[in-house]
Amino acid sequence: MEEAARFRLGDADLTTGLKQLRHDLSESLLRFDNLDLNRDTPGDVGTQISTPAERTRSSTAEVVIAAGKRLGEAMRVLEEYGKTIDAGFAASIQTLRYCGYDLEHRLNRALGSGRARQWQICVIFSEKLCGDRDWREVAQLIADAEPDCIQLREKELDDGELLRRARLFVEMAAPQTTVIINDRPDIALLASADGVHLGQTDLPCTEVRKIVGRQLIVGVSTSALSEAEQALRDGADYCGVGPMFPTTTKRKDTIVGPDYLRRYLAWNKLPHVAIGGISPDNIDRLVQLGVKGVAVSAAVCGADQPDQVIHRLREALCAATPAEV
Ligand code: TZP
Ligand code: MG
Repeated sequence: MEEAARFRLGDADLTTGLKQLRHDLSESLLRFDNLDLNRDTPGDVGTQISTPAERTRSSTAEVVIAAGKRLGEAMRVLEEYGKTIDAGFAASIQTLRYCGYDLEHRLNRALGSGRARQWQICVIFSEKLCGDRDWREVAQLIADAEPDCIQLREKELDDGELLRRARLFVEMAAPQTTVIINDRPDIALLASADGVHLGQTDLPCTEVRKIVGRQLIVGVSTSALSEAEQALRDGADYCGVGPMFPTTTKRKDTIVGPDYLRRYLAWNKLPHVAIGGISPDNIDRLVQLGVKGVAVSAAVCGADQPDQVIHRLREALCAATPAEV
């Protein structure tokens, strides 16, 4: 757990807490300073007993989750057997056990879904940006161009229609295209989409995780490093980073611009998509800063040839960065 907090999340608070717990536990056990001398491995009937589940771990997140559970079990054992020796010792272990639960909770939450991936292109689709064209036609052209991600962002549809549309996008999207639903974890789950995207005033990421667990990718829009730090602690899998440029798609008072992208890239603890007024005509400014992924809405949905715009954006990104897996 300490390794994950320190090297995977780079979280100083969590690392300090876990290290402190490790030291407090060692200190509590000092009274049993002859434990190792009483170990009898050859005579231990438990060394040959194992269950299939403990032989493999599918991800580092699973290692961390299993470690947290073992920590709780171990401390419960110390506490219960400790009661036969000294009630004060048992009580001190109980205090550490609750502290461990809290650290486990914060660490597991910050690990997110474990499905984070650095996309190159995310197309944010809204019917109202398609102009006079039939939105279905535009959506199909976008899906066929196979962006890494399509985010469905419809603010004015009835819930029933939104769910139907979400299901249609999941069906239309190529298998390797991730489908994200803006704002709505319930719709994302019902439509079997891959994830949900949250703004700063939407449902908080920590609350959404209570509903969707690790099943969904969760993205959070950020306009400052403090918001990105919070998103990481809250279990976000990626950050929207922007707005980069003035945009008519969303009312935004402050354009944080490429300057925030520069700071985000120096921090870079979560995958990103730069967002806000991005088009093939200005993407090079971001590429020069090292952007790896962009989210684009009006420039794609409102284009005569949305697929061509996606190709141009992809070319600009590929010229600078090899595609990441
Ligand atoms: N969040 C910040 S800017 C923005 C959102 C959803 C809109 C991006 O749309 P466009 O049309 O690519 O500027
Ligand atoms: Mg929102």
